[in-house]
Amino acid sequence: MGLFTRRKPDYPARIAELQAANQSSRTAKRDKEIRQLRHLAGVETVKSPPPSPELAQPAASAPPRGAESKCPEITPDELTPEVLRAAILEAGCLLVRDLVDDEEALAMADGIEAAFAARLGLREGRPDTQGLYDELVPEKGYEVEKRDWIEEGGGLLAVDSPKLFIDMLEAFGRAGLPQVIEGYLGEPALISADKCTLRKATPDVGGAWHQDGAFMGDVRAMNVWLSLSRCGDVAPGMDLVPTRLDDFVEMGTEGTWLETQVSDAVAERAAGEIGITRPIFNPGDALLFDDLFLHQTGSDADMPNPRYAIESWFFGSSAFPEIYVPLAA
Ligand SMILES: O=C(O)CCC(=O)C(=O)O
Ligand SMILES: [Fe+2]
Repeated sequence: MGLFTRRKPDYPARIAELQAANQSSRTAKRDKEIRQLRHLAGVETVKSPPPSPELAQPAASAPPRGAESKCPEITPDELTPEVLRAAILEAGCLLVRDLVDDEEALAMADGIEAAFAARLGLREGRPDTQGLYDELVPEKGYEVEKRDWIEEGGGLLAVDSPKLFIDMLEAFGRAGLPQVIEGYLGEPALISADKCTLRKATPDVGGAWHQDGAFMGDVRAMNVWLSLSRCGDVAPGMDLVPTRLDDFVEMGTEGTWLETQVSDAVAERAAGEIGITRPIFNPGDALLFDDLFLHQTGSDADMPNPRYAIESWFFGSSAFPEIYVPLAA
């Protein structure tokens, strides 16, 4: 190699090496390195997207709807790009029961509280030795814009907790999620610093109907909403319009307080005969849906418990939102 030619780093190989080392002895330093490499790999990937990716062909039929959830429901071994596509076309979503083990999901919920405590501790001068809170510093040209807003809503950007971010990606990897979503999108899938959040929802905060595409622009996307608590009855769950919508519904009408918000009346009309549902999720259950799916946090003030969840949007590299910070999943 000449003096001025530099070989492109092999990010996947380097990440795999660090992950293997982490298996034998987990360190906060390695978690941060993996996060950084994933960001660099994401930056590379958005630079050379495929020209015309196509969504997976749908399976012949969507999985049957759960009697109570009214959503197509499967177990993790049934999850394929084709089944996911069929479910999205039929119901706008797919419920995967037990995508993550109960114990692991509950540990992640505890981890969210620990990360909140670490964030507060750092502000009060107590060091965090476990890498529970450390804000991502993105590459030049990129900026994380929504950090304060997420915090106000009771959350934390997943990337800002290297420990939980790595735990989450490892759990997703074991479940084969990145491959399924890449197969679904027909191209490399990336996550973002901005739209991957760890959240605690408390019963006193009501929901607001929305379709995420209304504020993400023109994307090719799939969200993995992973419940880390029992919810929908004893804790805030999700209210859903479990049907395929081909476009955005009317926004900003009576009773809304944001331009991109949808009123109860419009949501009810959109749900049609099937009706709005509030499924009961157990820790580790996941709901997959895209940018046109209509939903809101489903809470009642008299629910006894808070709910923890992960919201993680994957984006096709060819339509990665310009204002977001990319990371390889
Ligand atoms: O966690 C919630 O209650 C809201 C999640 C949400 O709106 C989303 O994942 O798009
Ligand atoms: Fe949403």
